[in-house]
Amino acid sequence: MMDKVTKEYKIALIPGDGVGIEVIGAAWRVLNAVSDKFGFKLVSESFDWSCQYYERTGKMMPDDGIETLRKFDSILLGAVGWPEQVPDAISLHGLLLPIRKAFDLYVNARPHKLLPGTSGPLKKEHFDILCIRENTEGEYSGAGGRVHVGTADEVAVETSIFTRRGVERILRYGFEQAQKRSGKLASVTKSNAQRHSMVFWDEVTREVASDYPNVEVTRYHIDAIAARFVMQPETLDVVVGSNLFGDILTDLGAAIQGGLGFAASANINPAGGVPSMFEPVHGSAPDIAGQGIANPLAAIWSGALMLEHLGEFSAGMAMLSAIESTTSSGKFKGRDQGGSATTDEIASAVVAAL
Ligand code: GGG
Repeated sequence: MMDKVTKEYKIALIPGDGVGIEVIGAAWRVLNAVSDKFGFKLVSESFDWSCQYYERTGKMMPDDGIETLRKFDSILLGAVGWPEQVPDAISLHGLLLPIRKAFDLYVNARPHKLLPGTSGPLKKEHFDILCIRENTEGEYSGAGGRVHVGTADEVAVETSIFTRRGVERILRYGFEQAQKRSGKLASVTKSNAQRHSMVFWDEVTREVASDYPNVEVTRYHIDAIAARFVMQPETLDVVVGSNLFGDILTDLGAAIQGGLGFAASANINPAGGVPSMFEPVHGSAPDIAGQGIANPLAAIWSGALMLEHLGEFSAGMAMLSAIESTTSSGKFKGRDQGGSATTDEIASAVVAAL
């Protein structure tokens, strides 16, 4: 009789800094339970690339870090940044952003959903928005410089880069997601004030829209849509925007979900052939790091997105259902929801709910 071949996925774990270490430990525990249940194998290798690593080596990751990661099926990342040790601009541009750029992970998909049994600051029961953030260019391209440093004539220039290829492909991804959901897409710019890049974004939106006649597209300015997130979130479904606008809007989305501890994200190259990367939206949270009280649900949910991306849809969906059972029971609320459940207790509850 032939032995059954168990599918195996190689996962690079980069816990990073602060609570990243705690929530990735919790997410990995849940992922292992799910893989056992669904009959596939997750093999991990952990990398200590972080601000501590920087203190030791002067780098956030080794020179061959990208080539090392290339051999994996996916990357699961915790949090990057420990400002007391390393300036944020160095840690972010030394680890997270280079990974996104090197593997052309141009989609940053961030689902915002008020989970059952949780509450956010709005008096609304329905909050379900998928934000699609452009992830490799725009305001975070890193182009710019400073001259006359430290003098009264100092000049700092930070250039946003918007390419037709970059804008078109993220919009297409947004339209495709809208087709799969409610058929509604919100495209975010500030084209009244930013008359080159954002007018260009609007033009490309109109062009791309003609290929998706069944999607109703509405253009919003970033300030107006921020207000709409709060006042009329039910009128929004899929929202697509630039790197900076997406970054800001998704912290707002996370807050409305009840806190950053609930917001998951997927950095994806839809063409495949490289590892995509999954991470909770939150950062390293130095104020609560090391206490075992961080909410691991954003990291666990990111793990579910990873499984779906790997093609393990049922396992990913089971993981999200287990998260929802845990929150709806009301018994395992973390500090962010006014409870006292620890990181480990919440993770154990999700495992039990599986
Ligand atoms: N979860 C990853 C992390 O540490 N995020 C903090 C952060 O500021 N990220 C910026 C970004 O997503 O571009």
